Amino acid sequence: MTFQPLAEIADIGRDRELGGWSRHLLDPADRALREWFVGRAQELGLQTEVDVNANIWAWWGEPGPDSVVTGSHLDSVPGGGAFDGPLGVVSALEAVGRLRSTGFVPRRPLAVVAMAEEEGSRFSVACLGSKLLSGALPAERALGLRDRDGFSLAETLDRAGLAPERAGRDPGALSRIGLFVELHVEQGRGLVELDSPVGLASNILGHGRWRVVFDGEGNHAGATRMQDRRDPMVAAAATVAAIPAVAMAHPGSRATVGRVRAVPGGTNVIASRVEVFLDARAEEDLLTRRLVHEITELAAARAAENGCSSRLVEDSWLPTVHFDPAVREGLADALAPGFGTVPVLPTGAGHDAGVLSEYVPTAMIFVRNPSGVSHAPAEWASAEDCWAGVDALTAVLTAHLAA
Ligand code: HGY
Ligand code: MN
Ligand code: MN
Ligand code: MN
Repeated sequence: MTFQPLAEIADIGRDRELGGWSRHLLDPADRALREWFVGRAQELGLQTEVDVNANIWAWWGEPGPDSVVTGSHLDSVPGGGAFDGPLGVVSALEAVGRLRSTGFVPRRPLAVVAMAEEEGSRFSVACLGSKLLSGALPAERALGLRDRDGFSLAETLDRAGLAPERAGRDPGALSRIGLFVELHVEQGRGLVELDSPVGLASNILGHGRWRVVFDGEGNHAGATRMQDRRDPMVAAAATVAAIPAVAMAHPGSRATVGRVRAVPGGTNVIASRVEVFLDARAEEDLLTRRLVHEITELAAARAAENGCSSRLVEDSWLPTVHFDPAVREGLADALAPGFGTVPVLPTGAGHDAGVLSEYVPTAMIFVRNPSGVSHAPAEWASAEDCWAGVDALTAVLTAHLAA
């Protein structure tokens, strides 16, 4: 059985080439999904607004201090799953729909939020909307970020009718948040092993994104003898092949290369430059730093062997997040009547809640993912567990909005 609220948007952003869904900040799919969100929220009687950082807020009651905010993101990784992000947004709308249909009157303002560019699939920085909102990422650095077609974030915001010069830290928006709760499909099998449909987050692994840039000598694929080459692709490939062993030497670490960019990228052209996009994470931030350092040294050695140079560029970094146990306890108390003791577990995936937890009281609810697979078309959660997530979120909102 399919979780109907997600089925409603399943045709938006379906990627026929990659499979799964591709929805990236303000591209046609993202715009269609944002339009759907605004329409659905307005049907529920919520007041919608797009903030200066392209995050969308749907308010029940006047925006004000001590609001309860819930939601997630609508964008995806390339060829991603249907649940990562949208499950949190549609579940929030379902919970609000339930509360409104029972005549519930909240004692605090409530907002459902769809954060912009959480996956960083277009501008390469994860949690862009929440990092701009909180000031974790300075606007002047973000506005110059360019997508694969060379468009800057500033141009993209401008073309969407937003004022890029106003993007950045939004103290007003931050000060209104009394509690942020993000519901998210689990990206892993923790809840399967714990045999529970829902769970609460304890912490998020620190993680970052780097580019290892190899520079060599661009040349003709046919006219250049093998011994005369300074081919950065060879250095890059040898480095990528050696990364798993480096990560495995640090138990609990994860290092991934999901994207490589050859410049200029012609089949009959020896590349002049190759960029290796690295995602590294570990249970201790120092360990992540050490892992990246070892990979950088490995790259320098492979580059030297091939007459090339290498350098490291840091694109983004989010330290390990420990969610506030007192905030989590508040959710656990609200869930106890309906769910008993809800398990608490860590996540290796980043979230807007991780960014915002530095600034406002924040918690996360996870929904069981039977295979644990995420960032792939096979990502899935049962309708039963998704409705359990809506039940859980409704209980949490009821308890915190009545307070
Ligand atoms: O990359 C992450 O961990 C998140 O899904 N953006
Ligand atoms: Mn994700
Ligand atoms: Mn996500
Ligand atoms: Mn030619």
